[in-house]
Amino acid sequence: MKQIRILLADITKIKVDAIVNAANTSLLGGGGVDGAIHRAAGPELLKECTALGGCETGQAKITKGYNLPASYVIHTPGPVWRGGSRNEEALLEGSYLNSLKLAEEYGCKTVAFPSISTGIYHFPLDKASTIALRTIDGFLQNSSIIEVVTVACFDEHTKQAYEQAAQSLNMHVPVEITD
Ligand code: AR6
Repeated sequence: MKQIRILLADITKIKVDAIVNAANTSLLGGGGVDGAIHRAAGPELLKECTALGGCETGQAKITKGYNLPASYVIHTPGPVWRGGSRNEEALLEGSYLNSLKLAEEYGCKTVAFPSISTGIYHFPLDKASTIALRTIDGFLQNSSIIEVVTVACFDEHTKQAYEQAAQSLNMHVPVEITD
């Protein structure tokens, strides 16, 4: 049974096949969820990332998960919000879509996302949550590999935005909201 889960969680603690990292184009680590993932995975992650040669905004690259409970980390630089006229919405959709494609290629059945671009990159949460859920829902409907996609919200405010977006959208895959 396919499902989308919205929960309040630290993504570094979730045991899924792949977690997604809201990275930057260098793929060499940073603050926010990126910093937390690198700390929890250990130094081997940076070593593998260094060999990847960066990643364009909206694209995605995969590494192993090292000390994380997740087997893989999919790194995607989301767009920096610059007012909305720099293709930010399509680039954010690309981050979700290309991460899901990569997860599928690696046979991942369970994938967890953070709220990409809504922290340091300042993408408006209402728009970002709508793009995230619409893209995940569309992909999951047509996937024969991915079964469960979790959105790990780091704070209550973010979780509420995703709950609201799920209610406003006409979701095809069942959504479970957990505390
Ligand atoms: N688990 C889940 N979500 C988290 C965690 C965590 N452990 N820690 C933070 N968040 P951000 P961005 C949430 O800033 O906006 C880095 O420096 C956070 O509260 O991590 O895409 C990169 O290297 C927010 O809701 O990512 C880039 O330079 C969400 O994750 C830049 O930040 C995203 O916030 C990327 O900025």
